[in-house]
Formats: sequence, structure tokens, C-alpha cells
Amino acid sequence: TATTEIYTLSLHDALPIRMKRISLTQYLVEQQREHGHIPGQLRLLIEVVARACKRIAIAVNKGALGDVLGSAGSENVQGEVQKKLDVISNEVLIEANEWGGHLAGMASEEMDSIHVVPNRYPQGEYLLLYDPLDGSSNIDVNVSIGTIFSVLRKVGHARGVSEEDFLQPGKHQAAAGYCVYGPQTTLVLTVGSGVAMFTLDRETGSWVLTQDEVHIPEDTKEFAINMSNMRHWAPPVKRYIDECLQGKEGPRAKDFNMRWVASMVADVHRILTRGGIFLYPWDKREPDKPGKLRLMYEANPMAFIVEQAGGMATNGRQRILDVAPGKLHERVSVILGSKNEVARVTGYHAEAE
Ligand code: AHM
Ligand code: MG
Repeated sequence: TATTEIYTLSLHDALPIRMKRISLTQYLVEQQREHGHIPGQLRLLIEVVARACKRIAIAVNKGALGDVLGSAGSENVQGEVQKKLDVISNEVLIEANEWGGHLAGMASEEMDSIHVVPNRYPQGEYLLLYDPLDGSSNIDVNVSIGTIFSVLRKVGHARGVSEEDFLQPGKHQAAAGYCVYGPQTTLVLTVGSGVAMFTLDRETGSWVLTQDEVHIPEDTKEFAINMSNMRHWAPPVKRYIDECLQGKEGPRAKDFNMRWVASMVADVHRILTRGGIFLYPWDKREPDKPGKLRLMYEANPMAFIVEQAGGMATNGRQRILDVAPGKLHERVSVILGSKNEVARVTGYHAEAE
């Protein structure tokens, strides 16, 4: 597999001493040669999404100077106020993707229904689903945000595309990834043979492979959950967090630490980097709503990445990738990260039943 040796900048010398750099393109070509599972259209799709993420990164970095902060004055189909950057990022992804001939259609958190590739362009065999800018509440306060995407194959050869074509369980994803706009801009990708991370080199404008074969440690002492919802949680979630909070003196016999960025991309990125567990569970504020996060373009791509990195992702009862979606903007309860912790919370749900 591809490896990188990156020699750091010497403080006395403005130029890297020697670098063997593997670009995203090279990585994809090598994956294709080794595993033979990245058809040309899929490779194009991933490169186009990665290029769109560069454009979004530029807009994010400009902030107030680019007049991109604040509300767009509109609401999306989920009744959430759209930020200017939500709308801009959504448009960047549509514009970048619709003409290449690799897609049949797109769906996004910021669009009520699917976006079919216009007739003037050739239709491809893939479906792209995305959350163009995840962590919207962090945009104006200069905290990490990101783009999440999921790729499905259109089944059947009928012309045209309908919402039905998108309603496939996450285990059928051909690729998934996210880009985190933080102190560094990082693209994390899986095509079903492990997880790789690429860092955007701002000087050259290219994505450079900076970590391959990402692995999430099985155990952790770090949990991520919005504690302000504690009184609304279901008993198994309450039990798990209660036990973590009891620390060394409690049944877990170790102290836990807590992190909550409120950008799923940033929380998941931390877990891929050093382990941890992330929970956005069902709660009784709106009992008919399965959770806050959306299955098709938030939970599914993250679950695919986490599993490919040796972690686990469930909704408390079932593997997220097995959930059969009933509608495009379906929500789901999410528990993902270090395997042994996710298995424990999932086990608590089974015991409670
Ligand atoms: P968004 O897609 O509208 O930004 O909402 C999703 C985000 C996640 O990134 C994050 O984990 C969660 O919402 C935070 O929610 P809360 O503000 O309830 O803590
Ligand atoms: Mg989101």
C-alpha cells in the first residue's frame, strides 16, 4: 500500500528537505490497480468532490472578509435556518458535479428533494448524497466545520432517477468521506478498503496523503455527547454515561474525559485520530423522531468510515449500515467509535429490552 514520508520544514530553511508525496489522484490510481474496485466514473466523482471541498475551504477561510458569515434568511426542509455558507457550499457541490457525466443525481441536507442531472449533460451511474456544511452552529464562531458525502450506485438501467433509487441501506455505499475545515483542511476517504487521510497543501493546491490504514483503538477513555440533553435520554444511554462519570470509583474503574465540538466531522475526526465514542442518541424531547442526525448523508458515510477503520456504529439496536431508509431525510440515533465502547452501549440497549 501507499506510504508517505514527509520530512518536516526545518526552522532555518524555508523549503522541505525532501518529500515523497502521494497525491489523491495517485492514491486512487494505485487503489484501482491493487483492488480493482474504483471504476473511472467513481474516481472522477471523488476527485470532483475533493475539488469542490477546496473551493468550500477557500470560502470558509475568507470568513467575514468574503461576506460569507451569518444567516441566508431561509430555512431548509428540516425547518433549520440556513447559513450563507450552507447555501454556498451546496451550490459549489452541485456546480462541480452535474456536468461530469459520472452522476445520475444528488441529494443534500439543504435541498428538499433530489437534484437530477439536467438533460443537457450525460447521466452517470452514481448517486451522491451530502451534507454540504456540517456543524452550521460553529460557522460564525470560527470553530471546525466540514462537508460529509456518501456515494451509492444507481441500481437498474432505467433512464431517469427517482428518490426511490437513493433509498438503499448504507452497506451498499461505494465510497464515503468527509472534509474537515479546521486548523488544517483534511479529507478523509474510504472506497471500502480501509481509510486514508489527505491534507490540503495550500501552496500547491493539492491533496497529499498524510495517513493510510487509519485504525481506531478498540478502547477509549473519551466520550462525546451533548450532556445538556441528559434528562431526556433513554435509560441505556443514561446508564452508560453515568458509569463513565463515576470514573475510577465506579464500575468502569477508570476516569473518562469528555469532548463535544458540536460539529460531527470534528468529533469523528478526533475519534479516528485517537479513539473515543460519539453519541447523538434518540431522546424523549420528540419521541417520534429517531434522532437528530440524518441517516443518508451524516450517519451512513460516518458509519462506513468508522467500520473501515476498525470501529463500530449502531443506532443502539442495529448496525447503522443495515438500516433500510424509508425517506431521504430520515433521522437516526447514532453511537459510533471505539469498538468495545459502542458494543457496551449497544449491549445495554439489548439488556433493557
Ligand atoms: P447540522 O448539519 O445542521 O450542522 O447539524 C448537525 C450537527 C452535528 O454536526 C453535531 O454533532 C450536532 O449537530 C450538534 O448538535 P447540538 O447543537 O444539539 O449539540
Ligand atoms: Mg449536518
